[in-house]
Amino acid sequence: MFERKIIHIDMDAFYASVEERDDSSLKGKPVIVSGPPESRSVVCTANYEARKFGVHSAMPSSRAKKLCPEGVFVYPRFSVYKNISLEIHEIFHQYTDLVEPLSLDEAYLDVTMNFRNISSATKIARDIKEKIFSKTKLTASAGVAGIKFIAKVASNMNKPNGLTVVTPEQAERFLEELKIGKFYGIGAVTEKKMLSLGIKTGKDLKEFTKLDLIKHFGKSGSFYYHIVRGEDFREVNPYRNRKSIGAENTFPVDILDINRIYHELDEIAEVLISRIKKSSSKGKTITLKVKYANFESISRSFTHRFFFDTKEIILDYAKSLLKQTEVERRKIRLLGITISGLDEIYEDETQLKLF
Ligand code: TTP
Ligand code: MG
Repeated sequence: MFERKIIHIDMDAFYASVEERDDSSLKGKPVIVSGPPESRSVVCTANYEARKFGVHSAMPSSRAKKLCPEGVFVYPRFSVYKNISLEIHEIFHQYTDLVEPLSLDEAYLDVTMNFRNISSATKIARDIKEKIFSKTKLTASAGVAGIKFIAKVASNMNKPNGLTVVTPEQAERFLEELKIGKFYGIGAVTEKKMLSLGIKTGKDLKEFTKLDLIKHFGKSGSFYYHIVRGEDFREVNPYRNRKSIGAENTFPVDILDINRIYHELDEIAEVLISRIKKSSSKGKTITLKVKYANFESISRSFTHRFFFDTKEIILDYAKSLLKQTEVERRKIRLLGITISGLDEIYEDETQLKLF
């Protein structure tokens, strides 16, 4: 098969590193980027100092405060992160236009062919890391491999400021020795289930037939079967994240009543989830669109660590986004929900229920 050279780049403790960079008084302290700990907000991210206390992304901020009372809580500044994201993308595009963003701080690059005719993907990864640092004073970690899956796992192996290379010759062994919890797409719950089946590493996973894995893990089972054999034919797709799936409804009369609005949201979520299921892709960003009676239109978004792949999850988050609008104060003529940041990889669905 035609061999590709793929780099996965991921900034280290991204939001928290930016905050530390811009406020020297935070140096050396545990930093938690989130809303106030006494609110119902969740943690966006924490620096490595705070992670030592067990603080992590998506944890309720109140819990983070309990685990790490001396942690400094800082509000996120999304526009700053967006600008840095643009800066690092400018660097990526000095090498290739085959750049697939996964989030603000994370992207795949296919450098098999590149503008600078550099044959070593490792050299390109090193160059990019250096350029990112000199431009932004922030560190990134990179994984270099022949397939997306391994590049992604590899970038996470030597964080922060890591560079991990897995050559095609090393790939089989790398996957066999990989601890099951390190597989991208296998979260805490599936890991536990795998361990109870005696699957500790990729090698153990290979002992199971595809049928067995499907029996135990549903659709994801088939994904695990192929991925542990290095069968990942997904291309780096620069357009993928522009895709989204949505559903909306304009009402015959403008509505104010919250129960009516919840009912409409429920119907929209129902349509949306059936579209998501048909497309067999899942997304991590939810956007709620509200058009008021005077045709003024606003949207509110939230990006989650996991996929929005059940109606209940979509509805939960749509309702909390609704709180950031003028609902119940202004009449609404249209409501819509969109899921974007789509990914065809199957992640552990049960993880969602933890939050
Ligand atoms: P990640 O790359 O997952 O995390 P990170 O960069 O903070 O840390 P790491 O060194 O482990 O890569 O996410 C990038 C940013 O996205 C993160 O800084 C904050 C934001 N984010 C959320 O807002 N909510 C989430 O649930 C996650 C996972 C990330
Ligand atoms: Mg990161």
